[in-house]
Amino acid sequence: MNPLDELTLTGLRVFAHHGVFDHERRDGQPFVIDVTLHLPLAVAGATDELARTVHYGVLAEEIVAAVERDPVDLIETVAERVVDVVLAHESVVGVRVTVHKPEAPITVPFADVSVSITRWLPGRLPAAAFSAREVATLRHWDQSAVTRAVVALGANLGDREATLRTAVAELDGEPGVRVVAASPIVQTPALKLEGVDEEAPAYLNAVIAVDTVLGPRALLSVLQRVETRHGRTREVRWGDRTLDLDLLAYGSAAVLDQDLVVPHPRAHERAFVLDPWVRMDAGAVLPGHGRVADLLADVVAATGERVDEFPAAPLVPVPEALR
Ligand code: A4P
Ligand code: MG
Repeated sequence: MNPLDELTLTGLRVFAHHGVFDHERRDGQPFVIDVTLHLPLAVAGATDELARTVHYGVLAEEIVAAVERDPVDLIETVAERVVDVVLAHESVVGVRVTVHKPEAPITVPFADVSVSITRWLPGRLPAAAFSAREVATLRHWDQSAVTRAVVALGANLGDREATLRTAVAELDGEPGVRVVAASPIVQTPALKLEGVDEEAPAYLNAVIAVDTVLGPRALLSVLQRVETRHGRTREVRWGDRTLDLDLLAYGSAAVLDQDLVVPHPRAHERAFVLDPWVRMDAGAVLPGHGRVADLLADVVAATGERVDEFPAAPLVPVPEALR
């Protein structure tokens, strides 16, 4: 999602001395800069106040001053310098910068050479939800752009514990996703459409909390990619599986889509989800349903669903202070 407006300045010409060759440092040459700012402009348009946007005349002078400054070897470095100038304007959420060097020392005839870079500061967007492609360009995570989501893991085929461990590590390694807490692993009898099946291989279940700058759909795609990597196939609904990853909650958001429903529509009635969730976070709340501990007590009273401890090392390293 990129709901922002754009302000573009193209063809800014600057004479400067960047380059790796002595003659470039000595004689200088023209550089041409294009910038596109991503920022909200509706207020400026509605009020007609210059202070509500970025003054392009001032910005152009700032960019020229930054590019003219002390010489560097690479146009990549020049581009990062321009990014810094643009992002110093606080209303700017993202920027694309292109630096052209049309007279670069290239021994064959050529028209132009340039680099283009895109950088975002998502914290400047209220509740930003970025696509995986945009996340790849994030400079750093700003807490205000991060949503805490809760994911349930389940496996009843193969080396169940190894699968859960690898899946957690893989999720933590995904751009835009950070695993911040995990429940202990528990063991639960398989729940099938026709009820509890004591004959089927038992499940290992766990719950993790992740901080993410991905939107809920992008996060679901990540979960499905990790499931597929672990040989997940989908023949039978609620059938045996190597790995199931369900998005239980995404902040306090409600999503009602054909292929994504959040909070997870069955989470509140499943001890294999609620029990590890309470073990991870005793005060947890399932948006729209209430305290997870209360929901668990109701489910256990109604169904007698069994959840057993499973002796295993923690899924994420326990911080030193808590040992
Ligand atoms: N989908 C919609 N909302 C979500 C969400 N919040 N998180 C869609 C994840 N997926 C969501 O899921 C079917 C479709 O649901 C997906 O394509 C996605 O777009 P699936 O994982 O392909 O199929 P499934 O898991 O067989 O179906 P379902 O109904 O989601 O099953 P559940 O609810 O995940 O239950 N018994 C024990 N003891 N432990 C278990 O972990 N798990 C299940 C599966 C059954 N019995 C179990 C356990
Ligand atoms: Mg599922």
